Amino acid sequence: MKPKEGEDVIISSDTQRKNRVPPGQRLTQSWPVLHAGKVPSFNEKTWDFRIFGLVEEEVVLTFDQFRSLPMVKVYSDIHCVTGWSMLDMLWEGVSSIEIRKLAKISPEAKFVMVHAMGAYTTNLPLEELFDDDVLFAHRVNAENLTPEHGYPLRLVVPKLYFWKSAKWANGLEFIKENRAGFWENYGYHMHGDPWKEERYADR
Ligand SMILES: Nc1nc2c(c(=O)[nH]1)N[C@H]1C(S)=C(S)[C@@H](COP(=O)(O)O)O[C@H]1N2
Ligand SMILES: [Mo]
Repeated sequence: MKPKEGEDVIISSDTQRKNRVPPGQRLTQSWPVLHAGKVPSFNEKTWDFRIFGLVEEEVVLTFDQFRSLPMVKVYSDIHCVTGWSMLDMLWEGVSSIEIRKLAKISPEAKFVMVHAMGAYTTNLPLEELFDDDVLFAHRVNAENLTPEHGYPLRLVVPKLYFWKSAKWANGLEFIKENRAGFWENYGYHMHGDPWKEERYADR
């Protein structure tokens, strides 16, 4: 859904392109569900979000604490490496920049490993985690995310292929050297820019 006139929304820059569909992608109207394994069960009493690795002190947030962080809205498109794209996603959640305020990250840290329930992981350079259009979303298009699409919390990284947008996100591990996450271990690209078609690693 598109933002309303005057609505306070962060506009992801790729939505302003004349051609919003990256090379080799086609548009879909119905949103596919795609993940390895099964939808993890969520219990708000036991759920937590952990910030660890190269940080001065580890931070653990309960669900209530995470839900009480200030929220933003982000307007973006999404691009799955298997070839489908969708336009006009309006996400609501906590900006990654808000999360950055919660921990003292060591200057040694250059990358982040995003962790999710069900042992999913995906890696990102820090600059891309802290881009202004990156958020941990609870809601999309004015509704809570469904469990299949990542409720209670999914990362959204609009400028990279959608596998970087971990569903059921529950942790950030700050690291010095880049390390492959789940799909990256199966040969997906370490970076994943859809405009450069960084789909698979050539190795
Ligand atoms: N936890 C988790 N997140 C994940 C995945 C996964 O397997 N597990 N797959 C990724 C891939 S490849 C895509 S295309 C999107 C799909 O999200 P959707 O099911 O909401 O369309 O989730 C990404 N996030
Ligand atoms: Mo994907």
